[in-house]
Amino acid sequence: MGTALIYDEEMTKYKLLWVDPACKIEVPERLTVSYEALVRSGLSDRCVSIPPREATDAEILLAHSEEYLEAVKKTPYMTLEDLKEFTLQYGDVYFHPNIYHCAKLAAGSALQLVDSVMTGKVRNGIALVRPPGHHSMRSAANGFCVFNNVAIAAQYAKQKHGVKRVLIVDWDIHHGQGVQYCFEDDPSVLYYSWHRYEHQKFWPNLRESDYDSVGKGNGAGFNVNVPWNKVGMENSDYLSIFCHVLLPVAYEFCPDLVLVCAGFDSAIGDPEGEMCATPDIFAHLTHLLMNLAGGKLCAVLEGGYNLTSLPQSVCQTVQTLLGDPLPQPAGLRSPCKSALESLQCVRSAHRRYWSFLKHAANQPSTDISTKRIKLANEEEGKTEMAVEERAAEIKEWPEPPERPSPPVRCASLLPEDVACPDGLKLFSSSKDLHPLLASKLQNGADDQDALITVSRLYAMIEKMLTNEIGSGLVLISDISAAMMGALQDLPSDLVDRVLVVCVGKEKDLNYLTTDGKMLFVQISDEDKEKEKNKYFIPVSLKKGCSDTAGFIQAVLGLLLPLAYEYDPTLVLLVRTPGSGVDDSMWQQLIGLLLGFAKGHTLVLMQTNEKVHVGPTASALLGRPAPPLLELQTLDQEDGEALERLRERLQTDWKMLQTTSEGTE
Ligand code: X5A
Ligand code: ZN
Repeated sequence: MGTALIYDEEMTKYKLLWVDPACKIEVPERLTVSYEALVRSGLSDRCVSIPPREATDAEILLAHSEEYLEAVKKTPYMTLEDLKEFTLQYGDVYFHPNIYHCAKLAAGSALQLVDSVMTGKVRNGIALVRPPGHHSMRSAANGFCVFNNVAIAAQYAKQKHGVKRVLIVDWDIHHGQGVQYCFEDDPSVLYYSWHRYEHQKFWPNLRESDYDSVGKGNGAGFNVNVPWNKVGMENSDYLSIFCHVLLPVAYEFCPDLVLVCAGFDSAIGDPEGEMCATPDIFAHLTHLLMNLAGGKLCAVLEGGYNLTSLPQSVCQTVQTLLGDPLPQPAGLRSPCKSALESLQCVRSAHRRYWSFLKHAANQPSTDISTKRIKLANEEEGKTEMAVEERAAEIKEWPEPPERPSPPVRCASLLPEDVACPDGLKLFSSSKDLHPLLASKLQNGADDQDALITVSRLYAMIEKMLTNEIGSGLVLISDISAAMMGALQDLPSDLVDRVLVVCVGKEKDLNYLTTDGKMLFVQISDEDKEKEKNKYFIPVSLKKGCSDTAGFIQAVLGLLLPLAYEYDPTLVLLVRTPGSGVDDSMWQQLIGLLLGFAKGHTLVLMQTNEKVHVGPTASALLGRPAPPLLELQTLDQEDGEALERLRERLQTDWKMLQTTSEGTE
């Protein structure tokens, strides 16, 4: 199950033929530098190369009017003067004698990608195309776009492949208003877009790009707009929106297919976006979507105009689709006030449609849409000036780090009567006790067996930290003893920050330290109200881990943001016996946790949980988790308790903030 790469040089063969400052950034080199970066890094060789094809008239008509198609059909025969004239009726777009051909290939590329993923030829893929698509409307070209590649692909997936629910994630920095218009009243397509907005001062300056456009009629709730009202948004702002808005909605929506309007003008250095998120953020955005729809994800290029950050971002995306370890999301700051205002507004606007957002707070008291009206009435001058100043700043950022795959992707320590699952490698360590434990033996430790287990765990952890192994799966007879043994005075020269995720009850946890060397998050039905502190976070659900709705909300809204902020060097995932967690939920959890600590997750399970070895191994190998079915609505009290917990922890953990009140 590979990753498709769709590209054809033909799509570099049109360009702007006259002077137009609004369009001069949309150049053929956007595509060539992106493709060359994939070739140079060896990534393209690891992909399944699939040729584009031309979309047919019937396919283009899935999202466009006949009049418009007929008009565009004439452009190859127009003179330069005619083309200029034709272009004038649309906004921020240009035509060229070869653009119609390229636009058919761009849309056809998206369709080829959908076919390859839906027929199981590949798991996921990316199409590098020009012209982009998300601004084009039923009867109008717009914003460098001629045909709406992704909108056509979504309709096609429904029609040709019987897909019931399509999620479109538009991480381009512009609002894909064309996609919004196409699916506004359609509940089978959920459109999510974040975009530079600046209270409607930024192109395309539409009232309907604001957070309160939630969809119409049956489609109410299926259009999610996140306006950025300031430039300079960073990784933490993007991740915060994913954790607290997109993922809860996406998991509740439960798509059969994910399409990404993959524009990289949301990356640092882009002249259009003026944002500050680094190219490695796209590895995380991609990864966070890869366990939806059973991993069926099609990314289609939209914008991206900085010829350095664009190819870097494309490579990060492709490398993630291929399953390489994620870069560490280091140095996250807290989300900024403006981002939190937007976050709060979107959550509030959507809470009536999504049970996962039901407990979201109200809009901020100073409603940001009031600012829009106020600003619109102000004279221009000042703001324009500020924008120019910012654009003049030269942005620099380091090259994204290498992401080397360990020689052993997943190692296992299993009792003799458990067969080693395919793809895992049995871990063999020397019989000698780990040097860090030798002293204990001298002190006459009573339980030799436990000591040997811990010794082997330490050896495994060591190999993870030197990247000789990626993840690990360990089955042991007494999980409590092993966990205590491993964590009690876990030497900080072995690992400096461990995220311990405990699924289910665990009796005695007195040995846990609170000095920040470990962060302990537990999900169970126990209420440990009194014991909470910054590094010990018990999450209590009435029905414990068997409550998928509660569990996934705790994972998305608490665990993920905590983990991003903590930035562990190792993740220890402990499954206590009888935790009640269902296999697909468990696999989702593992899949998401693999995004931290460069994929170094060590899973501990008890010997009598053999039946879960298969699903666990599959998830640790990076195979997509099956979708969560039959999500019940979250228990009212649990929901409120989760909100309270998050609120209380916000002072210590900034990534848990979902409101702008009290922040600066
Ligand atoms: C696809 C895309 C941007 C158009 C900007 C026009 N279009 N000012 O990024
Ligand atoms: Zn864009």
